Amino acid sequence: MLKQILIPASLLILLKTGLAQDNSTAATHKVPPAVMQSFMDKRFGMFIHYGPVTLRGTEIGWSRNHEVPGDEYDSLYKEFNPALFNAGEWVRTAKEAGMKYLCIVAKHHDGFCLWPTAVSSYNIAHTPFKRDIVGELAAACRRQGITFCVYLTVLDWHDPDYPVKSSYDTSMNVKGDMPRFVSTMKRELKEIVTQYKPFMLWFDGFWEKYWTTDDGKEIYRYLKSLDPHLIINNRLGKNSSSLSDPESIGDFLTPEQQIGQLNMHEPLESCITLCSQWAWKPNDKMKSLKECIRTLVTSAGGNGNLLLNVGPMMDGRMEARQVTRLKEIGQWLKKYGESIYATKGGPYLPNEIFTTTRKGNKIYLHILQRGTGQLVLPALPGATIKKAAWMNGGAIAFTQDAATGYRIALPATMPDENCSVIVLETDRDAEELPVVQH
Ligand code: FHN
Repeated sequence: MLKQILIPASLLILLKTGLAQDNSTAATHKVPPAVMQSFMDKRFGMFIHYGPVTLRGTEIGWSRNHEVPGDEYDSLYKEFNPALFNAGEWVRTAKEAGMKYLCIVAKHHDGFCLWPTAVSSYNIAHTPFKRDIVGELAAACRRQGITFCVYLTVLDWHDPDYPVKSSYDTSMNVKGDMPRFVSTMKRELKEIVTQYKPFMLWFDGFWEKYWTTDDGKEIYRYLKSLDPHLIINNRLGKNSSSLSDPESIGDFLTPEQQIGQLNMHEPLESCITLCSQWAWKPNDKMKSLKECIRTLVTSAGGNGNLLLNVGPMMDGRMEARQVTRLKEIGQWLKKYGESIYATKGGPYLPNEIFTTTRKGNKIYLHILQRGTGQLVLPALPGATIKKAAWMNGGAIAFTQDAATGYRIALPATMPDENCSVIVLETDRDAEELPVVQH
């Protein structure tokens, strides 16, 4: 487990920085800006890590040959029978949470395929359950108007063609056959893209030396030949700190288990767990409603999407307490969704006290802490705040002086215990304003 934490952390630092000239693969296969914007306008999605590993409640992939002996792990699928799985219910839970898209982990580093692929027998069709979880989710998403996306690993410890010298692997087949591994992946991707028509593909596992930038470019070009509008994350390449680096491949940045820094130049999506583990774990620590909302508004305040992860249980249901938490987030979004969906981050940099989003001449101020009750906002270069009001509420008095900017006195009891929202009206398009340090 430790090794896992180390790898992502160092990568995440890479993921956070980077603005440069654009000569990456993405440049040559640009997703039409309107398609990319429609993705970023969604702002909130559900990530689902799921597989036979839930029978043990250990982490998907990383517990292979660790907490769970390799051969036992690889045989779990023979018992895997999530009889209570109901794709419509998973999608309804996402919808009631206010999520606009859903990304299912179809194949993780353990190599198990959640769809009845013709490419390898290590898949759902060879379990007692047999039903196509990816296919049923794709159909349920279409029925309920939720955008369907798929996660696929480029690191597969189960596939003998993937050369590995790692404790998570059991084959110790150091030589492997990467060209054959990449062509196998193409066949799997063709099934996924043509059968389930995902809007976005979320790749992962690029950090091992066996996976090269050329492999990534080859897969990226192949996918764009299947669907030029397909949006692909930045984990096919070896450098994921910026999208314009030659080694970078992909259409958006993916900070993990932390909220990405405000970035007005490159699309980003933070992926974060609702609990602590990606796959289901009994009695796993779950984030409070306040922390969930705080994470969502700070992601949007950083001009990024939030992909919040849920790990369903072995019987196919999502834990009731997690469903309740998601519904509660949805209740908040029912009131304040206008301040999240289809907004831009800024103009103020997110901070401990507040974070902001903007749309037209409106700035949405998400108050994370009441603090002293005196909210101070630096002046906005070239713009004036004309009006301030609680979202869905009354007007708020504020003072303004050139030196310190704006002052708003906050009431002892805030309108929303988790995150109250003030709407500021400016005398010009707030989306054009430069980012202001707090
Ligand atoms: O190893 C995976 C991990 O299991 C999980 O899938 C996350 C999700 O983004 N990504 C990798 C760690 O960086």
